[in-house]
Amino acid sequence: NVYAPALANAHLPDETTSAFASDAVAGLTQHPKLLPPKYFYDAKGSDLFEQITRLPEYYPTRTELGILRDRGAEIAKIIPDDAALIEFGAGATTKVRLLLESCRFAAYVPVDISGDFLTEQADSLRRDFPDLAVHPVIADFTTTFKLPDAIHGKPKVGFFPGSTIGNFEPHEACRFLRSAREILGAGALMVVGVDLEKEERILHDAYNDGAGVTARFNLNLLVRINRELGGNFDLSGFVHRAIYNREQHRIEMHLIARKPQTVRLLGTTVSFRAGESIHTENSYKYSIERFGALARGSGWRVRTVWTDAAKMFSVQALVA
Ligand code: AVJ
Repeated sequence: NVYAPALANAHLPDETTSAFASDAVAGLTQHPKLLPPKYFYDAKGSDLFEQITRLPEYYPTRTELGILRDRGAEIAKIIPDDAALIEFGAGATTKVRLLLESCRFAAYVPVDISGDFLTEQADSLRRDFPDLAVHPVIADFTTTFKLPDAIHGKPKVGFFPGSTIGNFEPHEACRFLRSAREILGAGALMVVGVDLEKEERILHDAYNDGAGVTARFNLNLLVRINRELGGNFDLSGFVHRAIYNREQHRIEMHLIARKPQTVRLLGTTVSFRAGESIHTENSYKYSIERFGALARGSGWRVRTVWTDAAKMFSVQALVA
């Protein structure tokens, strides 16, 4: 990678930094400017996201946890005996613990790009679920990866909570579900958390919280560019903005330049007009019907949809 020699970053693997470098330079030199949301989650960003999940305005996390807790017994009924649970992307263990408590899985396979995190998570789950075989896989869950031989022949249940699927463009979500279907095989189940379309006010407030945590989460991308890619973004020159795009059924997060300015990173100069945006995230919201169509188009069929009473969020069981 051409950017790698310019960087001095002791605590990150070179591939991570150089992918960030090339994605950041490519995104900031195109029109409209964009930065991929996967780079939100450095240590500071993960901590800010954790704070977001506890905000009064941010309903998705607590609503999904409520559904997983209240519907645990119903979910357990459709899980075959001796099944292996495969989690695509492994964040905090709070959600999977609810599933492991209500359903008796024989094995758990967390799949994540961060090996350190996986090891920690696996250790804590082995301690609390001594009968559970935990087989972490270090891989980018959006690509094809091989399941461990140890779960060969066991019924497979995929798990993709948190409405992370909402970060994908609909065609990417379709590609992801098709690839998960390939990896899990015929007869598999998939349990997916999907955020639902709703009144604009509620969506707006969830991404423009009063305490400004989402704003700090968004701006942290620029902090990260400054630190890891030697950028010189002036943080006071940008403001957080989240808007609901109703035609596209998505929340869009942007960082808006407050005045004309230029920024340097990795030998590249990036100019901003006043009011110009860096588009940092899409968070797609689905109707039950539109998600059903997406599932059918990617080789699955919706078996059961569980929602909260206010129909804010859904946990959906798909069958291959
Ligand atoms: C982790 C992608 C589900 O879209 O709600 C929260 C990320 N961004 N607040 C979401 C996020 C701003 C979150 N996902």
